[in-house]
Amino acid sequence: MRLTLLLASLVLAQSALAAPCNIILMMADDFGYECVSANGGESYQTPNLDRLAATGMRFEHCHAQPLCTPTRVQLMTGRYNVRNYINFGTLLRTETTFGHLMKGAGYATGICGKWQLGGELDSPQHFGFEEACLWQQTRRPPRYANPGLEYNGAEKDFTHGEYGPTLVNDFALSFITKNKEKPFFLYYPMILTHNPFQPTPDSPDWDPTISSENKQQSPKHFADMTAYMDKMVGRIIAKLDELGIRDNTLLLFLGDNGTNTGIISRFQGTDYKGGKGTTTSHGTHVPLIASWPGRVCIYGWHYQNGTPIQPLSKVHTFPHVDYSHGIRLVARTCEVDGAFSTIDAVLADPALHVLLSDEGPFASWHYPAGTNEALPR
Ligand SMILES: [Ca+2]
Repeated sequence: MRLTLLLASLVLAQSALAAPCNIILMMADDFGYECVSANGGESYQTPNLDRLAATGMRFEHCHAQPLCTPTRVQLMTGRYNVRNYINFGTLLRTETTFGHLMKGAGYATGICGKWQLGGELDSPQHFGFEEACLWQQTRRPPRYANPGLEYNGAEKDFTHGEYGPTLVNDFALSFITKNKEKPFFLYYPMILTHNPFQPTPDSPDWDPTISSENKQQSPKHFADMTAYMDKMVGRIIAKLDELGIRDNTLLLFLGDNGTNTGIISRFQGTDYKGGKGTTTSHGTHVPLIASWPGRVCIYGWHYQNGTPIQPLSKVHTFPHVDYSHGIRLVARTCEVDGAFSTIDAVLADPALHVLLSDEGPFASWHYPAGTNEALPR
């Protein structure tokens, strides 16, 4: 394991901004680096992600925690897991999240997708998100065919062949449309592509009558699930284009951890086995793509064909998202974890340059599998 979650290389052309931009942070579930065609993946169709990469920035050295909750807690709070990771499925209610920061900065805030961070009815609002459409907030119904979701804490069960990822995407499109006239922050931790590996509505064997996660499971469906996830990304892009706000919206896409161990993909000419839950590159190496037409650039670093020459790492989306708005974040959490108050401080940080060198041990990991701990040191 080389690094913790990162985004520090992405610096935005602040001076060109006439108004704060919108931010949409999309994160696929159990989706490793090898799954994206633009990264060298050969097993799946990801045309929308590839297009984002071709027109934005594709990162080659993004590493997350090897499991859902550790990554999500770290991403949302900007703090290393040693500070605030208690156990799987828990986000301490005493934590400050990027939802709080963005709401405090005057942004409309929304969250949609998978929660799995505590069962309180008011969780999204408590953590700074004004509107929410979530799976596994108060309960754990099916997530794919005929799912159960919570809309702002209110349970809703679907029984007419609906597909969970489509419903969540519908919410995202509605949120974007509703808030098109003001800056918004949408955190979109996608339900796909986590198991159970079941058919999507685009699969030949899609059965709209099933209402169980125990049916029709097969790794063969992972390809269709990946394609559908990519399709949902495409719907987001199309909506932004339709509303005329694409040029003022930063799109970020990443995976929360490596692919399921039951999935073997072709990657750059070889077989690549998913490594979720392990502190190997197959467990932590995830895709990261940033797209903001005409705005995304690398501050002080060179890149070719949309790909940074210098690998970057370590720093969190938490302070990064803040930078994109010119907010000088000097939060308690960042002081503790050595995050930064200005971009100059980011670039001056000796630890960052160690990471940039791509040499030597960047971090050691304490990850006692099976004991609900995953602590980066
Ligand atoms: Ca995951």
